Amino acid sequence: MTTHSVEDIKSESKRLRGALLDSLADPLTGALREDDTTVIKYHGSYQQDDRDLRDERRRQKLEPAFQFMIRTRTPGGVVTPQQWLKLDAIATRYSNHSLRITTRQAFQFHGVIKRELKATMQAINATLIDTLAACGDVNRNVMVAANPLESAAHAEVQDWAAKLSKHFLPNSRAYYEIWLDEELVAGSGEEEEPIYGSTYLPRKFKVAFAVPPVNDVDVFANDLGFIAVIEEGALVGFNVSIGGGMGASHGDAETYPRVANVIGFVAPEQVIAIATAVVTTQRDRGNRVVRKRARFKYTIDDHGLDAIVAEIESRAGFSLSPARAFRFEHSGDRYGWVQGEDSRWHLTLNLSAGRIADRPGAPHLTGLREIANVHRGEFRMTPNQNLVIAGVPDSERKRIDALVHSHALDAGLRNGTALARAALACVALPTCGLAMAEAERYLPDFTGKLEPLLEKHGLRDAPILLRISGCPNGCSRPYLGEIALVGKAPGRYNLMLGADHRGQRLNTLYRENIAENEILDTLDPLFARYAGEREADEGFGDFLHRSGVVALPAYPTHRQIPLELHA
Ligand code: SRM
Ligand code: SF4
Repeated sequence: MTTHSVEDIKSESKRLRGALLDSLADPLTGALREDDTTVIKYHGSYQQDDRDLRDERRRQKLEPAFQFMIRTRTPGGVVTPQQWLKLDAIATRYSNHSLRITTRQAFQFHGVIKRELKATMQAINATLIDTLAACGDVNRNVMVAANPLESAAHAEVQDWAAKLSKHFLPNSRAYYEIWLDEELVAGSGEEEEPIYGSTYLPRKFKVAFAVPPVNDVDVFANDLGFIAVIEEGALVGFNVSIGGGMGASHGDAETYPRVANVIGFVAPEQVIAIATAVVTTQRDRGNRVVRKRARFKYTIDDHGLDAIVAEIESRAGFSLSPARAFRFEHSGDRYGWVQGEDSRWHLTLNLSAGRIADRPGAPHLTGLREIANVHRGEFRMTPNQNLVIAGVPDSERKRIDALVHSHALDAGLRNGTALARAALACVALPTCGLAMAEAERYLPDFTGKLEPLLEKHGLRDAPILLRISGCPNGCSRPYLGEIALVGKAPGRYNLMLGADHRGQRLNTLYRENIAENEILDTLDPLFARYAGEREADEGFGDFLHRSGVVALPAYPTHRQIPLELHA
């Protein structure tokens, strides 16, 4: 059988239809035809198999335990309580009894089998949420700061993100035909794709909207970023950043993480035009031959930042204004209740690695279902895999608090270290086909082992940013962690140190391919030094740099945001 390149599969897919209908109808296997495993990504789903069962199934001469991950498109991670209840029912009926909040403010369902895929997609669609373009070489879920405070300006930023998300949707009816039984009409399979064309983008593309002083979206890890400039409560525009990205491959210097460049300022009404100019520049200039060099960050490095900015301005038909000063204070979430300017209350809950399930002593899925039953505001997923119960009137706080407490949804806040609360971990095993080591499942073990060390050095409340990824693709944005573990092999990780806590400086490889005991032995003396020598309010990563423990990484291009941009 010939293996087609992703570029061929896209152009021959009949605008994202491929042979999906045939693949889904084939009763002899739980898998799709090979090319359709690419096509289905554009519908927000990945074919996976349960890696815990691989060896046993092989021994039994069975095909792998094929199953599907489904990812929602939820710009800014906002869902209503009604939608929550339906998504919860889908998780319980079709997937593995869990909802997973991703690092881009979406939900993922895991473990859906092929013969229930269509029913699951239909059920998701019935919540008025879709999964279109949640994966694939297109614009992905647009992130928005989960800022609960400045209600009016935040709503405006959220509005621009939703508009942009819609603007960049593929124009194909394939999703509606395949999953929702929409009738084929003349021109099906040949729709105009004014932005993407027939081969879509060379690679995935990511956009985030940040609202300083919080950089929870890690705006500089995105291909395109908008940093809101708010004056006296009103949104006046956005600083624009381009060329961020995390993904890399072990031992391949051609690939590297990169923080974005801030290239100028636009007014709100210029957002769509500038974003279209950026996306079409990447569409036409991006590398379509070497896929691992196809992200926009490499397009910028290969063509030069100045040339790319000039092309973007020429496509947009206007020049960017000079960037305005901005200041980020941190990239984490702040937990507990805060009151917004509209006097409503917002409660940020800490959820380990974003996984919402019922576990012994921690019935989080049930608890959030009960909260959704009484809550009249909205839920906001944060880019740190946490959840905000947003828009609660004063009179309802007590009731929400009681439900939070009785379902141990406050366990993360009551116990554990600040490091554990701020930590991110990607999904990794058993579902991710690319995982080299554990991440989500390892997070509680690892933070539990760090706890006595932090305790010993009086660092229990130090908000050190830990991020674990099961491989170098960097789904937990590990290269922006003050401490990061990047999976190399089962039980072995690269230890990266020294990013800042504002999402503005990449970390550096400190020890390669080490196991847990070596990681703990390495961190212990560094914690001791940090505890004894840090300056007031100095972050762990900043301390490691000041004290010369780490230097900036040797990547060929952009590794930190220049300080002069700080307000
Ligand atoms: Fe990711 C691939 C999970 C955010 C960089 N990512 C994958 C896949 C689909 C594995 C695959 O290709 O077979 C993972 C599915 C695992 C599973 O079982 O669910 C996966 N990525 C995730 C999520 C669920 C991690 C999480 O724990 O929350 C995040 C879903 C986000 C969403 O809702 O859209 C997720 N992935 C990210 C991020 C963070 C971000 O976007 O802010 C990154 C780094 C930023 C970036 O894109 O540069 C990221 N994922 C990657 C890459 C490397 C891309 C690259 O440029 O090299 C891959 C591999 C690939 O694309 O070939 C990947
Ligand atoms: Fe999978 Fe690697 Fe992403 Fe983790 S970082 S979810 S292991 S692709």
